[in-house]
Amino acid sequence: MAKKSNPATRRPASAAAALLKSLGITAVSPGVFDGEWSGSGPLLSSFSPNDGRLLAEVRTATPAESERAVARAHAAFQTWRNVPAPQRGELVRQFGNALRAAKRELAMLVTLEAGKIIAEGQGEVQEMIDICDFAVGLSRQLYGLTIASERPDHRMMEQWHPLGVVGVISAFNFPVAVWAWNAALAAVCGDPTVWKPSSLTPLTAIATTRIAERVCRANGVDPAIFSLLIGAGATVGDRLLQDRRVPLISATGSSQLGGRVAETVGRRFGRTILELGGNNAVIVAPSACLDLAERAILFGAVGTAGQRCTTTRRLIVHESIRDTLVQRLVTAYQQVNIGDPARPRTLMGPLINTDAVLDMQAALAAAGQAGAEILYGGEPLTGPKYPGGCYVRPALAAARHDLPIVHTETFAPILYVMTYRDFDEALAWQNEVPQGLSSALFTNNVREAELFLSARGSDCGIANINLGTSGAEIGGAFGGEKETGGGRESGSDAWKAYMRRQTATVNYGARLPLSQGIHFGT
Ligand code: UN1
Repeated sequence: MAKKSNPATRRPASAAAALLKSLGITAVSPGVFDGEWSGSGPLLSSFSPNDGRLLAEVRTATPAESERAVARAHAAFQTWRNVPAPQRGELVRQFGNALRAAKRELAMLVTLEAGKIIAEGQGEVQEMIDICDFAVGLSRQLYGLTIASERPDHRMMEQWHPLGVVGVISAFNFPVAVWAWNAALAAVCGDPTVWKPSSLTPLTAIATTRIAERVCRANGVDPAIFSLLIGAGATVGDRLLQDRRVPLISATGSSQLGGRVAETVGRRFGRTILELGGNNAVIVAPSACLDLAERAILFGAVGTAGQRCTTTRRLIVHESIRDTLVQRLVTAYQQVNIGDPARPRTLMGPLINTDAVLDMQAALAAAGQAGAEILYGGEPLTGPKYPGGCYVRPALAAARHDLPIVHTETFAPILYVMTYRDFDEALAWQNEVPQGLSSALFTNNVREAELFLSARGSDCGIANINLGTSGAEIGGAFGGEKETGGGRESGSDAWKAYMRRQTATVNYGARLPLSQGIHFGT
């Protein structure tokens, strides 16, 4: 399993000990929850990317424990599906309130374990609270249609039933929010979740599951509806993908991971929700308000140290304003306070591990070899302010739109800048990459704005005018096209993926008219 740090820095993080304890995490914590806590597989160490120190260790799942967890979640489904949806919503309401009460501590754990700055750690927990609120309302709105029947004395309707156990595979960069998008919706839809979090962020998953467990126990609900399986992909992830008792797998990660998930789950006719790579562009047109564009690009490209799937990775700027905007961005980048994300004034924390630093260096080297020019930053940061080896300066690089590396998602703060002449060209460049998650256009020209949102405009799942590519609200459906995987999570009608649709017809007459006017028999 990937480690975040050199084992030489393996010392208990004493400042963090009280926080961990308040969240129910011990020096060696069980990493399996299926109604009870267990874990007898290999130990997994969680290091903070902020300083390379050990936070705690986790006992991972064995194959037998993985199997038992799915069996227990499946058993919990037999009961949970019969609970009226508004009552399921009441449990989620209480879970949201428990998250409100624990927001500060849980957010700080996100900061310690995932390296997000405090404001973003809190934003992440807020995103969980928001989806809980959304799911509570939804629990009274799992509407089906009534449909006009062509046959006399017939009533036709569409019903939505609970689907079954949902496997949730989440990534390190949103270590709890993306699980909550799935788990809160699944819970009101009548489905238990079995969660396989990233091996880089096991502690936030344990802390969150402990909160969910408490709420379930207080309500006499089988807590196996929020099961947790921490462990290696081969032990936990692959089993979930192959298990027919898990009709839906919701996976967040790279497009490479998603391809494997789609293939394995598809082979057994399971469903998937895939939320994979992004390579999101901001187009800045001549009429744009540069103040807005500059701030949105800074947040989009540097926020979360460039480790969101919605991170702004490409800037497509009109030649008439290119130099002005680049100059503004260089000045803004120079002012970004990089360092310990637990300090309130820090704007950018570390990358998740030293491998991510190497990936960033490799991408910049590839860009340089292909003729890109580094306009700013890109170097790893060392020295006492930057312990642990994961800090970097965010990079701006002038690059051709069609370089292979520009078409690749590197999970790091690299913004490739390209200059366009006419809007159609900008739009073509925006759409030419394999990924299709998020996109943004800054313009005050109504024709450009409407074209961008039209059928021949942005091909992404998210398209914004005069706001950036990242930081979507939970109310909309979240996800994207092409190699982003096509899944939708969170708001709008994303809940439908967690239920099975049934078209039901009732004949309340005394005859048996056939559809399509068919007469059969005498
Ligand atoms: C992700 O990076 O996997 O829109 C999710 C955003 C966040 C979610 C990102 N609300 O940036």
